[in-house]
Amino acid sequence: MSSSRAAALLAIALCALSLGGCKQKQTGPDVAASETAPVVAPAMPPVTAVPRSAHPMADFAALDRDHDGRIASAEHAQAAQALFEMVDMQHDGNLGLDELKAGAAALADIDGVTPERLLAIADADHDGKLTLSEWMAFANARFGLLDRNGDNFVDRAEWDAPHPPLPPVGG
Ligand SMILES: [Ca+2]
Ligand SMILES: [Ca+2]
Ligand SMILES: [Ca+2]
Repeated sequence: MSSSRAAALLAIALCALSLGGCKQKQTGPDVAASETAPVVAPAMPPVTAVPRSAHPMADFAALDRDHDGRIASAEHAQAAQALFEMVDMQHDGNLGLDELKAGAAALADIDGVTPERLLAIADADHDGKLTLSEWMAFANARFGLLDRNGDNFVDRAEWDAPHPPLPPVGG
């Protein structure tokens, strides 16, 4: 009783603040109260695609962060870690298949790998998701194959040569 009375008073007060046109609303305080309900912030968005601009492993230029014309193993590892953190949208330290699929476009920068193939070759403990250490083992093994002469850099010629098949990890 008192709360609906308060709502009616609130409606009248709001009408007083606005410039007329409130006569109908005075007879319907419940409608007025619902109209003044605060807008509820939307819930956390579901897992969606990685932003199109987020491609830390897109190509030679993206990987050669210091622009010295070669990809150091640390540069490759940093980019791989950045990509992991980007795809780990749930921030739980694991990449599940749903996250891998959401990040598929950015992951495909790694020699066109698909989420399913990535799990098949990098999920060493076969639990259906990639930890950071599983991911980095995969990324480092891939770097090792690209660095054909073993000098710890992938130079332009090594990068431009046909990339070897992605390495199996663990197993
Ligand atoms: Ca470099
Ligand atoms: Ca795993
Ligand atoms: Ca090399």
